[in-house]
Amino acid sequence: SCYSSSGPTSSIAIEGADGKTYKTDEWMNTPPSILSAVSKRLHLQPDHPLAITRQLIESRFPGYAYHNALFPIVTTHQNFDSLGFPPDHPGRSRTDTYYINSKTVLRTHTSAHQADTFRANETPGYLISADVYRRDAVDRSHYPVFHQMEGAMTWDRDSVPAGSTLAQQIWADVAKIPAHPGLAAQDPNPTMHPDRNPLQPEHAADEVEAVAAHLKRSLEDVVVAIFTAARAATTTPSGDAPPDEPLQIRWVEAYFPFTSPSWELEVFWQGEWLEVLGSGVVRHSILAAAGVPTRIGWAFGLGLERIAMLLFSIPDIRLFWSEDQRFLSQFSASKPIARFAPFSKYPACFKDVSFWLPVGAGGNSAGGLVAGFHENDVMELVRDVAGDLAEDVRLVDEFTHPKTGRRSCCYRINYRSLERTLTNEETNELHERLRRTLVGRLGVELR
Ligand code: FA5
Ligand code: MG
Repeated sequence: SCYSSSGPTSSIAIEGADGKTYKTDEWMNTPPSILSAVSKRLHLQPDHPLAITRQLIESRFPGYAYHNALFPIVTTHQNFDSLGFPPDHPGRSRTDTYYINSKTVLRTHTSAHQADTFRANETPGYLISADVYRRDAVDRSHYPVFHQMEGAMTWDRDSVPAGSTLAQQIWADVAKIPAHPGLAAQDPNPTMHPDRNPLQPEHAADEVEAVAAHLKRSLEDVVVAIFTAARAATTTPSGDAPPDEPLQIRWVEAYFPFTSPSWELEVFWQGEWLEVLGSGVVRHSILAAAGVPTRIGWAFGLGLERIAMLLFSIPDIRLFWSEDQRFLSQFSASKPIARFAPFSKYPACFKDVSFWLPVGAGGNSAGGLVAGFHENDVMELVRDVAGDLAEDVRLVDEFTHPKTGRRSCCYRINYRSLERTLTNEETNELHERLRRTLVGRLGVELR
């Protein structure tokens, strides 16, 4: 087994951790189902759609250093402090992040490795692909384990050739990236804005304009490469060809503690704007702390599942974890990209559960499982009980009793297997177990 623990202040061995053990304490909130994902490394499995997507993106960044095997258990210093997260940032809370102990987490993003990777000073830049972990919603585009690719590129002020400026040197590099003038990229905002998206005091505006142009052109090239491959994808007999809509993307102002100015890139897909990545100009303080204070550059972090879903038309994020040959056999790194042909869609089974929250557990506090109540606790409980048989969990009703002040919630769970039809007995049994577990672990009172 991958997990053994005899209590909150014990130690655990995790499969894939090369025999290393970790001390747990009262911060431990990582269930066995999540720990068992540590050894999976889907982005490295030959012919897995995440691996194919990774390789396609890597091919757009030739010469970069590629890091694909960094271990997911990191310190809170790596994941938060080194990146300038303030002590009270909500991302640190146990409702959002999987802790092993008060100083050790499952990384929530690949940015956890920025400081260490910048210190290695690889040129021209680096890419990191890895599994990341977050307590989050249950639906077709969110999963508690997913994969990110981080990229960064920096320039050194001290090695600008005489007679040239740093900005000129960066613009010369911008000219080397394939441009796609036919791409309709919406980018209505100025590169920086004094209040919303400020220039860092250590930087000059002309340098940041050039860095931003290099970042945006690099990522637009990635998105065009993905869409070109998706368009060319052979349509399988059972799949309908996608309507040949023009690719629409837009740059949106964003905020991250470790970049400024910052942007997100969104792609118009299936009638909605889908966020695919966050990015920005790396904070000088991070480069200075990594021993490279004369460098300036950009970083991005993208969701590999989001990109792979676009590339192959994969409709549900749970599919990436499938070991069903009807899924896995459809992907090959040595053949042209083919659209995913869904095997028949099995019936959904909706079931509601209504309960009163424990008295005094009103808010979305950052507290623990029982003291406070956070929706992510319900999400995780459903994952624990139903695993990948839960497709979607939604709050459908909520009210506060006018006299007692107690809060009541009703959640609707959609049980559906991607691989077979569930029997009534099976869903009834799952739902009954969920109801009991809600009472046992969250102290709610069923209605
Ligand atoms: C970050 O994680 C930043 N570290 C990105 C970054 C890196 C910014 C470097 C600046 C510089 P964010 O939380 O938005 O940002 O996640 C980045 C991407 O991961 C999202 O755009 C989305 O594509 C993907 N993502 C986020 N949450 C999930 C999830 N639960 N399931 C699947 N994909 C997700
Ligand atoms: Mg985001």
